[in-house]
Amino acid sequence: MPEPLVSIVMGSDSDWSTMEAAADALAEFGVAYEADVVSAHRMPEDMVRFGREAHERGVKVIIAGAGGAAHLPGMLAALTPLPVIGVPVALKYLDGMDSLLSIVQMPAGVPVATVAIGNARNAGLLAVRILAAADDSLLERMLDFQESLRDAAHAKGQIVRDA
Ligand code: RP5
Repeated sequence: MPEPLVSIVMGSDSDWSTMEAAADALAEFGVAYEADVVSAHRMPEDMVRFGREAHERGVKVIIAGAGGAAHLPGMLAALTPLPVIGVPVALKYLDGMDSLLSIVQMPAGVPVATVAIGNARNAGLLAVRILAAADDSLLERMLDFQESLRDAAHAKGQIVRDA
């Protein structure tokens, strides 16, 4: 197994149904990833260890998802020099607004690239783009993917024009 370039972490296994879309996007592009539960509130020491050591293990991008009082992405951004992409997970109440605001409102100097509520697929695709900046073959695959999006949108437009 190749060493993971992207680490997907989440506050609870209950986040996986949202977060697996990030894993699916990475798999589509052949990017090696790992996925695990690292809870900021329930296992803070593990979170600190993970955040401090991820770059030493060869990980290049961290995708962190959490719901409610979603401190995991921000705390990891404080611990690691790697880019952190935050995924706000929607829980039963507040429609994910609490998660979004917890993740997006970072102080200057400690960035988290926050995707839309529940949009873990975009987190996976953003991680691919970050890696593609230094990987020409991945860049080519991203260009092909964008072309497929364009073609699909054109095809839908054709259906509207023909109607
Ligand atoms: C957060 O609490 C997790 O990220 C999860 O979204 C939420 C609920 O966790 P569980 O009670 O389902 O384990 O820390």
